[in-house]
Amino acid sequence: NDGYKLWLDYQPIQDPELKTQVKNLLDGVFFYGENDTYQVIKKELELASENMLDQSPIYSQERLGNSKLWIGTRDQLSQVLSLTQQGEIRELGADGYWRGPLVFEGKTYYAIIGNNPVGTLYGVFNWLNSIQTKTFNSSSIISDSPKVKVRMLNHWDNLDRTVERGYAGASIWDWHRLPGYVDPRYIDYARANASLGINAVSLTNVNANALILTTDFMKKVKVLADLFRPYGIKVFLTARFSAPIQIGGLKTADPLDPEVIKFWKEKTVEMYSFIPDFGGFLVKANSEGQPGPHEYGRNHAEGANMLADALAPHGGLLIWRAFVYSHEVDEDRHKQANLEFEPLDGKFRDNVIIQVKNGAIDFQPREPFHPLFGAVNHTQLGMEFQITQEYLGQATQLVFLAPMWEEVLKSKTFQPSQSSTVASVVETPINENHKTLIAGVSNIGTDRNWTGHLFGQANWYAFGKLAWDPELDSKAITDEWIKLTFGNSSELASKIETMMLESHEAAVDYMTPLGLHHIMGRSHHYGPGPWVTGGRADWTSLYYHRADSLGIGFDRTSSGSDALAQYAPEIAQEWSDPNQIPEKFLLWFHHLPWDFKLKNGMTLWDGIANHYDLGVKKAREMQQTWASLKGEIDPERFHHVEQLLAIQVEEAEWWRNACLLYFQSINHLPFPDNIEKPEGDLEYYKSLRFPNAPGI
Ligand code: BDP
Repeated sequence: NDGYKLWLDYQPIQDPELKTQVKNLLDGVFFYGENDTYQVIKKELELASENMLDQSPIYSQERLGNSKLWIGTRDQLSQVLSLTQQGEIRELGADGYWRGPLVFEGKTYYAIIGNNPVGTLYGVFNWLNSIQTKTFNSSSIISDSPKVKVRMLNHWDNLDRTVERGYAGASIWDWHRLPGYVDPRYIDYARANASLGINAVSLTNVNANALILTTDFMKKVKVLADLFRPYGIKVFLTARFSAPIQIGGLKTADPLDPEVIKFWKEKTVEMYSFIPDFGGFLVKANSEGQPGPHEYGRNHAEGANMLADALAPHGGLLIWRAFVYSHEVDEDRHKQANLEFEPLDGKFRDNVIIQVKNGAIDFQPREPFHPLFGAVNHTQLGMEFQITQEYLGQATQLVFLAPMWEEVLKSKTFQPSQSSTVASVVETPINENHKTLIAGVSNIGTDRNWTGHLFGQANWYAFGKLAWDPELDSKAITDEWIKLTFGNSSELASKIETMMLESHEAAVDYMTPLGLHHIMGRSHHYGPGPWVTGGRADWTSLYYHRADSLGIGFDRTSSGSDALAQYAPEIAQEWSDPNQIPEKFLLWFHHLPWDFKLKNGMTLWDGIANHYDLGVKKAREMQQTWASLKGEIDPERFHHVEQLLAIQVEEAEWWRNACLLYFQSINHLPFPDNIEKPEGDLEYYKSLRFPNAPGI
């Protein structure tokens, strides 16, 4: 087992009762109609049935007669549904599904019904999932619907097949051989995403290449869009703001210039001629050197609206990123997105979504939620998570991200209402014309197991589940993924679950405890680099930790940058007091003396040292837990994870030793007695060079 099949590895059903139930249904499958999505369902049922029962499904030609399992949409089944049932299913909305027993003319059938064919597909995947996790019960009714409209993967894939911050091989998009050659992997990719309810994908890097918008590339993209359509997945592309210059022969990309407006209108028309349901554009502008409207004295709304207007007649969306900051502005990077976007609140077209990273800096191991959530109320905000583990161990570490995402989504914003959370802000459309969005930066590549680290699959899985329902509990997601991936043994599940659920806190402890952030190696972001200084200040570590002989931390209270004032007063007030702020964010907002007293009575310095040490111990515990599973997991996957956990332990020690020795070189304080003393000396850690670290 090399992990290729992901969570769709339909194992033979062992339980005789379950097997009889499932076989009974698959012996009489009736489809209420025909469409491409039902072809996809058929293929999935065939694959599942072959694996689970060692037989093909038997299709029934008649609705009544021998049929047992009914599959279709609410409309298609309207004659067999009561008005109340129809109403209940309709209420679930687009992409929602219902499955359960249906009595018609005295006979009970089992039905899987969507409001649209893709909803039906989601219902089928959910049914298959319940069989794999042994939770299927043919007499109970299950219904569900997504809380977020656009559930999207963002690939940071370049046209030469390198992947920015990708740690799982090359890009799966084989542009060179498209459109002629269609890699079968595209289908497995679509199946995996559809099984999670992911319904959109942006194929290309946000640091965009205008070539993707040329006719030749559109032909390639069309092949993917056609393949993904039956799976309910829409294709988006990143648009380089300066494309009118690069591929349009214009001298300007000024969003108010009539020629530029014409260029984008025509490009968009052409795009829709190839892909009638094209999703839209995703744009990174005026950020980290990317071109944008500022070059022409225009603001983000003027830039975004011009593109949105080109897309609007076709129903397309314009997703504009809020990840903007400049080192030329003398302002805490934490504050810059709010400073740019708050004054523009309400100035964006209805088909614009502002995509905001979960935190204000940059996908750090832990960040407080981005203050834009809650601060703007007339602009649709979408969430951007990073599934690829740029700052969280890349491809060598097991760090399960669901608890971190859950922490962000459940954070109270206190705006627009007292009960608002980040999740409620993201789930709520400004009005009926707006679409809601959760995006995740993909961790997928050409590695056989798709994600480099086997446990990276859990992050893809958890992302999909949370995009569907941001209120979900990460523990429930974990349990499900473990069962789908390793089977139903409860002892094994509880051990793996502990590893997964503790892994994020462990990584925060050995990388950036107590609110420290952005202290990783320069540029490749691999490993520790608390000493990184020189060059652009907001890309250095010293800018963020501000350690000196007296103390450490970034003062973002009113005596410092006052970024705290960008949050609701309830938060700003509580967090501005170092004794009240949750300690996990302490040094994010406060610069404190080394002998500041923590809640457990330790000094800040001893607390920092203890967190680093605890992180290492946790990493070792994960390694031991995994070792105890030897023989219970197939040797291939066991050995894969075993090797990576050994690297993770070394990397955890490296982080702890490097950071503690560095901070000690500044404060000259002794290490607390109870921790394991760092080996080596600071010069050794500083001298390490990583020419082959995963690139940017
Ligand atoms: C940073 C990455 C950089 C991305 C940027 C972004 O280091 O490679 O281009 O985010 O989100 O975290 O645009």
